[in-house]
Amino acid sequence: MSIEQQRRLVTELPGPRSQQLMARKVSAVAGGVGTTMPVFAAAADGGIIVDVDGNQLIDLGSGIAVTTVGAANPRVVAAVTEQVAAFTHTCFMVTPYDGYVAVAEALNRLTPGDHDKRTALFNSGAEAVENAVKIARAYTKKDAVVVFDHAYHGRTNLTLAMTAKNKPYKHTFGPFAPEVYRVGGSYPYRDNERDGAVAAARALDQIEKQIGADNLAALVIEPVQGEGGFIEPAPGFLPALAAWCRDNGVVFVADEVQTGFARTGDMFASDREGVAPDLIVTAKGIAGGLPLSAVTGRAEIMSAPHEGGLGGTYGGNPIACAAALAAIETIEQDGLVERAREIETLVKARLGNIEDDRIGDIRGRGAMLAVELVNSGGTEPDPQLAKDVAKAAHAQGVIVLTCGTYGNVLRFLPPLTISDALLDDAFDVLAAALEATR
Ligand code: PLZ
Repeated sequence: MSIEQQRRLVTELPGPRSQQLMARKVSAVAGGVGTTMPVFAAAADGGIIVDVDGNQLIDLGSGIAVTTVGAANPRVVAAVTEQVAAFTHTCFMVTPYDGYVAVAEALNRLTPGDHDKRTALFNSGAEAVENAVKIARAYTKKDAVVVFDHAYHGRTNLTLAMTAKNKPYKHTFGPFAPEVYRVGGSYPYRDNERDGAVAAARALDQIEKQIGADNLAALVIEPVQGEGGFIEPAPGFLPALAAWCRDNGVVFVADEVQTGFARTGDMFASDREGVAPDLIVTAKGIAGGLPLSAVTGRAEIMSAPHEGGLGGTYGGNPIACAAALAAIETIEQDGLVERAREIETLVKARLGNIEDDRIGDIRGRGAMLAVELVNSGGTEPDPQLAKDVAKAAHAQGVIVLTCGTYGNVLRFLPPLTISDALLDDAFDVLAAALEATR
């Protein structure tokens, strides 16, 4: 790694160069596009982002769970460099190339279940979720889609209909796509139901009464909810939903855009409970930072759309495919699934050592971890505290993100190539930031 893996501040944050760039951003970029930190990146790899003023920040965000293998992984850089010199684009629908096929083969091999599979590639997570719905509708010849409270599936019109939270995502942007129905899920910290089968029975009763299996094409769920608050359903919840889908001719779609590719300490979060989704949607960590997404699933379902029914100019772009093959090789050969579990152990130990009764819940798996902040001794969400702690950490050069329906969750998504020393330093800063708010 060419970047020294050390946090270092040489200016106040933001430094003068970032401030100049931020002024240009404000006058050139649409105001709807916000930034977590007013700091501009110049280089990044491992657990460090270097800004344009020479500050070195610890990255606990991975560009929202994308740079799992690092932001300048040598295998990814070499593969991309070679591909970009060979050709940048032909369009797979016009003149195909082998990288696309190799990524499809890798996904068919790695995703849960050993049934016959097929894959189609797209650009963004939202685009892949939309295509999963198209495919499920074509296969079942039904219309309705069910999603859950706290769900996040993207910002396109259909996926906004599927996303739960109003602000900032949906506010003023409707009307949204029809035939999307939302039911209650499993949120053990808040619904106090630790038996996933019971939570699933509740959701399924709602589905049967309000929609009906005969109208339902697909059930779409994040195995661990991401933007909604890093919510792990109670054990047994996902298997019960998957079994009901199987029995009722409903396509079970796992949105593993955020949880996929080693992030949760399994190659896919569905693996933890042995759930084999009919369709699995992947993106983010798949390609070392290049835009790529996929729908992978049962051959008979994936083959339902007519030839020419799926596609897009850039879907499965050759550079992104080269990056994906290198990222996947890195995850497998460098033991990053195992590394995610080590990160979980380290971070949970650090969080568990903080004595603060405003930490309502510590949760998550692998390197997808979070704390939910509440009023002292209670369970009332405290979004201001999450904001204050994040802001204090940012000022000390630790990039940390918030999330959650209530905005009160601090989430930790480091690259899996981060060192233990950087994690320790980051959690020293976070613990001090939390202490300072008392
Ligand atoms: N499904 C589960 O987490 C993207 C959103 C960031 P795209 N999550 C980060 C933001 O504020 O826009 C996400 C996800 C899950 C789908 C998506 C959508 O993926 O690549 O952002 O379209």
